[in-house]
Parts: sequence; structure tokens; C-alpha cells
Amino acid sequence: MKYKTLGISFLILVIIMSCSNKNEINFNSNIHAHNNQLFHFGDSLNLTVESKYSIDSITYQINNKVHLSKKLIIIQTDNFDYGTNIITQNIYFNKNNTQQKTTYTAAIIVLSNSQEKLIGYEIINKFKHNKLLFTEGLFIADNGNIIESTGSKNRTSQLVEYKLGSENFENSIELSKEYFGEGATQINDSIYQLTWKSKKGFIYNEKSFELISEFNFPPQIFEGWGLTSFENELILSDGTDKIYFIESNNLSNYKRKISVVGFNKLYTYINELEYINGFIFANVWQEDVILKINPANGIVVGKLDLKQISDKYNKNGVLNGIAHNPKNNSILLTGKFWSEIFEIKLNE
Ligand SMILES: [Ca+2]
Repeated sequence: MKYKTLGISFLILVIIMSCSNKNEINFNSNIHAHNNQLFHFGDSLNLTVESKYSIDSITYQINNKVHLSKKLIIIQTDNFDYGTNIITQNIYFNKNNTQQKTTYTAAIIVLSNSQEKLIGYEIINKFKHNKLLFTEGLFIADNGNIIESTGSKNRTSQLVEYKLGSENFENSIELSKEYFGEGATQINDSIYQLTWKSKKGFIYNEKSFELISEFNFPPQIFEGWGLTSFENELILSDGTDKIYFIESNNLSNYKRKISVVGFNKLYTYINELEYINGFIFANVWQEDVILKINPANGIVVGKLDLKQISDKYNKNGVLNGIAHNPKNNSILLTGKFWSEIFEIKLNE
């Protein structure tokens, strides 16, 4: 069994150990010893319970889906999802000739069993970027122009369109001051833009920037951070380790979600996104890396180290903004208040 104690994460659930009648019960369940522990996919989890009472049965629920029933049990984590899994252990026992129940709950974190590869790249071009833009979303529209969504607390947030290398806008719209702009993407003729804490998004006509409609996030989504798309699906990050997939014709529910996992850690603060050739590329807030994520399971298969680019901008703002250029399969990168956009090509 390979597991490590998790050092960091505001997300990880604190163990909830609830007893139906705490003062009277004396159980020794080892499930709480596994709480918040990191496993690699396929590792075994050995659960035991001892008690002075006669145990009738024990049931286990994993993510409210899988039900098992045994006194001593070995659970293979390849039944689990990548990321945080909640195991609930219900112990049914006999006391004074009546059946009673006590319940323990633990969070088990399942990680990838392969290391992230370092992806090499070369900078093939540099372009001017308007340094007044606090970049939250970046992509290339069907007409080849850059679309950028910006956030601001002191000024208004914007959605702007410009030609690569130009600091002047072809088109722009300002958000009402109550909204902080976040990720943006295009599906068909519509631009979707998130807001940070308002749990609301906006849909604009791609050509005119006319506001078509608003939508509310599915309630499970914490905040609006990054946004990209593939075919008719929005792909959204919310500042946690989660990425959500939402069909554009059903914006009030999410279809599925993944948790972003590496070999040694759960990645949190997932920020701006870009769907590139079957993978999701993601900024991580306040880090000099971009992750390459398998959209099927959340595994980080590769990582770009962008320290050489972002070092000079540390005082001004963080690396954020990824746009795929399908014409030459290059990637445009920038950051919040950066004066440059970098064009890179991956060595893979
Ligand atoms: Ca993007």
C-alpha cells in the first residue's frame, strides 16, 4: 500500500466521525486512519473494525454509489474516482438485543500511478499585449482575432477583441461593476463569459458583442474561473481541483466532472483553460506551470515549466491566458497586466 499524508489543501474534507450514540459505543475502526491519505490508483485499502459488541454487518458506500458488506474488507482503489472519494462505513451491531448503527466517514484521495512528463517548448514569437488588461480568459475566435476577458475590482471588467500584436480593440464591451469577468470561450456564434463570485455567466453574439442572454451556474460549482470548450460542451474550472463539463443547451446542470490529479498531488487553483488536440491545458493560479490534463479522467499527463517567461512579470501579475492557434498548432500565452503575448510550440 502506497500512501502519503496530504500536506496541503484547503479542500480536503476534514474527517467526520459521527456516532449515533457517542457516549455508549466503543468501536475500533481503522477507517479514520486513512482519512485524507493519498493512494495511487489500484492500491488496496484494508479496512477493519473491532468492537466489544456483536457486529451483525458492515456496509460501505463509496461516493454514494458502491455498496459492500463485510466485517473485514480490502477495497481496491481502482473502483474509485481519481481525486477525493468519500467512504461511509455503517456498522450494525447488537446491543441489549436490539440492532443499532454507528457510522464513520473518511475521504480517500486517489492519484495517478504515473509521473507527469515535463513538456519542452520553444518561443517562436512575441507580440504586444495591452498591459491594462487583467487577463482572465483568452482564445482565438473563428475570424482569427484574439478574444480576451478581463476582471477588475477598481475598474470595469471587459470582453475585448483585438488583432494579435495590436493594443487597440476591434470590439469591446464593459460589464456592470458588480461583476468580475473571468474565463471565456466560443461555441458556434456565441461567446460565453464567466464571472467570478456571482455564479453567473453571459452569452454574447460573436460578431456584434451584443448580449444575448445570461445564465446561472450549476449550484455545485464554487466560483467561475477558467473556461474553454469542445464541440458543444463548456469546460469550466472553479478554483478548486475540479473541472466541470456542461452542455451548452443545458447550462443549469453539469454533465460530469473530473478532479485534476498528478502522481504526488491533487492540483488545486485550476485557472484559465484551453482545449488543445484532445487535452485540456490549464494555468494554475500563482504558479509558473501549465498542466496538460486528460479530459477523460483528470490525470495530468504533462507539465510546462514557464518560469523563464513569467519571471520578469512576477511584480505585475501572474501567468494566465492560453489560446490555441489551430493554423500552425502554436499556443499563445500571456499573464495579468503583462505587456507581451508569447507564442510557443511544444516539443512533442
Ligand atoms: Ca483559453
